[in-house]
Amino acid sequence: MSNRRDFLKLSAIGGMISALLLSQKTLAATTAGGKSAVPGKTPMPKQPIVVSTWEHGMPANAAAWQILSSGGTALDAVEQGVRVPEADPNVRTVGLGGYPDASGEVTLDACIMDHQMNCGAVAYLKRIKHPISVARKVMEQTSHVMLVGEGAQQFAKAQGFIEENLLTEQSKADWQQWLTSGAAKPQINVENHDTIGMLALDSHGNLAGACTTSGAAYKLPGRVGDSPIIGAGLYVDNEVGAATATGQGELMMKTVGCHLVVELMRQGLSPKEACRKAVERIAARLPDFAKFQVGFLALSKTGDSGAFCIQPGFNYAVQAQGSATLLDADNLLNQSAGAKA
Ligand code: SD4
Repeated sequence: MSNRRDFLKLSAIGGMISALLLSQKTLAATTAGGKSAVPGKTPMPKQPIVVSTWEHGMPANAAAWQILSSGGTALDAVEQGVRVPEADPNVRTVGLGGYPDASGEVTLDACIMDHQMNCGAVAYLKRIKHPISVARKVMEQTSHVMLVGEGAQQFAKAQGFIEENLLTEQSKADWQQWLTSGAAKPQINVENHDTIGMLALDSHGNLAGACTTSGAAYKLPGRVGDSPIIGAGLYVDNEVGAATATGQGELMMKTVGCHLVVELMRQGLSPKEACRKAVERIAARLPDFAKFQVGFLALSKTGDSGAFCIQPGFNYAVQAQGSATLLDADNLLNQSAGAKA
C-alpha cells in the first residue's frame, strides 16, 4: 500500500516537473520569432491529458506523459504508454506473462487509432511482446487495418520484431493448475479483465487511443475479443472524443460499445454519462449481463474524462498537468441497488 502511495506521490511530483517543462517549452514556442502568446492571435496549446484502464494504467500513463508533456503526439504517447504493461510479466493480462488460452498459448490482440481515423490492429498474434507496435506498423506500413494469426506474426518478423516465449513460468504453472482442476470450459473471472486501454489528448489538440490485451484467460484457441476491433474495444473521433473498453469482450462486440460511447458524446453527453448509457444499453439487450464485467472509459475533445462499468472494481488512471490519480468507476449494480433502496 505504502509503495502505491509513494508511487502516487512520485507520479504527482513528476507531473509537476513535466508541467513546468511543458510551460517553459510552450512559452519558448509561443515567443519564438518575436511572436507573443496573445489569445486570439496565436493558437494556444491545449492541456494534454492521458487516461487508461486499471491500476497498471498508472505507470503506463507516466510513460505516456513523458511524451505528452514535452509536446509529443498523442499517438506516440499511447503507443509508448501501453508498451509498459506489455513488457511487464507481472501484468498477467497484457503482453509478456499474459494468461494463455486453453491450449497454453499466449495470443495477443491490440489496436491503435489516431486523430485522422487511421487505425491498425493485430489479433491472435503469438510470440511477439509488443502487439501495439505491430498494430501501428499495420496502420502505417500497409493499406490494411487488421492482420491476424500467422500472417500478423510473419508481418511482425518482416518488420524486425523479435519472436520470444511469452508464457512465463508463473503463467504456465497457473495454466497447468487450471487444467488439473478440470475446468474444461473457459471460465471468465471478473478479476481477469485487465486489458489496458489508453486515450490521450496532446498539446496540439489531437486525440489518439490504444488497446492491448492477452484476452480472456483460458479462452478457446482462436478466440478474439473486442480489444483489437475498432469500434468495439477502441474508437477515436477527433471532432468529439475517444473511448476504450475492458471486460467481457463479447458484450462490447455485440454492441460496438466504444463507437456507441463516442456517438453518445457527439449527442452532447459527458464522457461518464456516455459510458453509463452504453453500459445501460448492454444491460437492456443482454439478459445475462450481470454475470460479466464491462468497463468503458472515455475522453472528450475538451479533455474531460469519465468511466462507468457493470460490476464494482473497475478503476482507471488519469494523468494531467500536476496530477496522477487512480479513480474508481461508478457501476451499474450499485446504481441499481441504490435505485431499489
Ligand atoms: C477481451 N476485453 O479479450 C478483453 C478482455 C479484457 O482484460 O478486458 N481483459 O474480451
